[in-house]
Amino acid sequence: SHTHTPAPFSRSAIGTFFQERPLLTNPFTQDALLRAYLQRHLPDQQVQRDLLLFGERLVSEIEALGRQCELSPPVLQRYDAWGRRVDRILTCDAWTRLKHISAQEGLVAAGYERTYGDWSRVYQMSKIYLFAPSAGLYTCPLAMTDGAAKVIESLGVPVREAFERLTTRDEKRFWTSGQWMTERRGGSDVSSGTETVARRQQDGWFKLYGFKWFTSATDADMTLTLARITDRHGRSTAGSSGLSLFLAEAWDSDGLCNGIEVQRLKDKLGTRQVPTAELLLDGMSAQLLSEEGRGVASIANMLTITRIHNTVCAVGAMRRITHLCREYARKRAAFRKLLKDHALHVQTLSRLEVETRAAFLFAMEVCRLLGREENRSASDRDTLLLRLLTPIAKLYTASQAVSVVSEGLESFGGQGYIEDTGLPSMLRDAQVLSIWEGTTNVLSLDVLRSIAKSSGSVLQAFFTDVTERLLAAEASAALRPAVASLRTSLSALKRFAQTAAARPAGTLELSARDLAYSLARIYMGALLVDHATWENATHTDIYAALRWCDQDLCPVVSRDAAGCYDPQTAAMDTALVYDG
Ligand code: UCC
Ligand code: FAD
Repeated sequence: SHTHTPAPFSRSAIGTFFQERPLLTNPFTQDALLRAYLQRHLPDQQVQRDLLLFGERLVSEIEALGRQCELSPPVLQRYDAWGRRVDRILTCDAWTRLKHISAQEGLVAAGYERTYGDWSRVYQMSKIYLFAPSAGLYTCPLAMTDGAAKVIESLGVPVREAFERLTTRDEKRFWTSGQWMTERRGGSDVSSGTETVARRQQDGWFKLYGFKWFTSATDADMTLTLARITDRHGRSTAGSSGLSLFLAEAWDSDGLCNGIEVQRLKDKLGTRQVPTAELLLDGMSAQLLSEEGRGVASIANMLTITRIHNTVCAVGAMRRITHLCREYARKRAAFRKLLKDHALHVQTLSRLEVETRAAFLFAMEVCRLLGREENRSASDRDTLLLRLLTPIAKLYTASQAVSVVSEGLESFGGQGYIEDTGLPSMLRDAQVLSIWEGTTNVLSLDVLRSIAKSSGSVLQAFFTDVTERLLAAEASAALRPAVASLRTSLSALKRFAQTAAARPAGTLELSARDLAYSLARIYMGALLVDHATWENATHTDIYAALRWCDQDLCPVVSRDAAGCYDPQTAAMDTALVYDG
């Protein structure tokens, strides 16, 4: 009889155990913090219903389209069958579908319809946040599209058709925009890096000649870009004051490119779904949008919007991985228990949860401020905070996303490293968040710029805001340790800020990154505390605030005490880096 029983592992029998996969269910209903946040601030039935339906659509339709974009990356068709140069970027059907869905769902439009007044951006960005981890990076063109609409709206220039198309819900009319800033010499240092020139034409339009080194979502219908206007002798002004902002339609109406040659598509670590190209502009027809020489200041409005999108997408990635991690821990057993019953494993996940919550509240606060500014109800303090917090939120959440997604992958064990689970692309795609739209250091310097330009008013707004939030939490005994440590950190930070200006040259620059981190951690702590003081807050909200405030909230002060910004330190850093 023994010989008749099939062996468990022979020929086609590969064993009976198969691990159940983590299942994605409606990410809106799964998200306790998002729902609580909206219940507190935007308790609107219509919003609730829309997000619920959108969550279902994400699971039933959008998730598969995003995956398809990862598996069918764009290709460049340089010649047609008869040898003519065509430079067509071919994207998959799912990419086009995502464009249509983005229009239908109002993923850009909702920001401009302003149906929910001050809270319109929170509503729009809640959708982007849910959409991002399923959307195969379609969030990239949407961010730039939103940024372009913002620039046009704020400059008040008459390019009405473009604005209308960027902000429509009609999928047939919907346009996306690119943002072509980076050239070979520099992506951070745009002012010295931009070699592109603009020659004025008889009809008042311009022809642009130059080379754009990184252009994402190059299949966009139009783009904003920077160039130097030349005079009759072909001369132009160097530096920032020589740069002007242009709008160009990327493709002519007959499908031919508008004086653009696609040099090649980039071969990238992640964001493989998005075409990113190197472009030669050889007489691209363009319209001047800004005042001459005000290009950088004018495109700054776009940077604000795209940096906020970056923040929201970073939080979206963190939220998705934490949801999948907790779902998997209910299904995977090791050492005779489910992972969810191993306290050490759950401790690891709870740390990711604290990071994600802090990041979520930070992102939403920046969206709230933006919504108020656009609805003309921002106070002076709101405006100052929006300027200060935008780069801080972007730089901090981008790094968090890389570390949370990375740790999250480990919680799947070996499966976290396996391509067709869909998990590895999350890590690849997170890594770009700290590079594009301004690297961590460049944004830290932008924080210093905002402080200097406002003669410190942005910092004053920060101190007042945090102090008020902490005052409101005074009555809560449970939150006391968190409030106490935030107060201590805030005072230390104030002292640092008061003395920093009088320190030797270079101190501020060396402290910029740690300063940005300190501002981020303190603000996120204040927001967690604020959320935990809401009358419907739960004990987990309080616990999250306490856990966040366990860490060094003000690294700029501890590093300063360790002498990190002393004049001789920079020389030691150089010696260390170039040792040998
Ligand atoms: O990476 C890119 C697209 C990727 C795809 C998009 C995905 C979106 C997210 C989706 C999520 C999945 S596009 C390339 C992005 N490139 C950057 O971010 C550039 C990084 N470099 C900087 O940020 C630099 O700080 C610069 C280029 C903005 C400025 O450098 P400069 O030349 O030293 O600038 P200045 O001279 O200090 O500033 C010129 C003017 C000043 O105004 P005025 O003249 O009135 O005094 C500044 O105050 O610009 C003003 N300005 C700003 N204003 C500069 N930065 C800002 C700002 N952030 N906000 C307001
Ligand atoms: P660099 O400026 O050379 O920076 C190198 C390093 O030096 C960084 O770590 C930086 O932090 C540091 N550094 C630079 N200056 C300072 C300083 N003053 N102090 C301290 N540290 C400093 N650009 C576009 O315009 N449009 C796009 O659509 C676009 N898409 C992109 C898509 C992808 C996938 C990627 C990866 C990039 C894309 N970019 C795009 C370019 C991106 O914005 C730039 O790469 C980025 O801004 C950095 O510029 P850079 O590559 O020239 O790096």
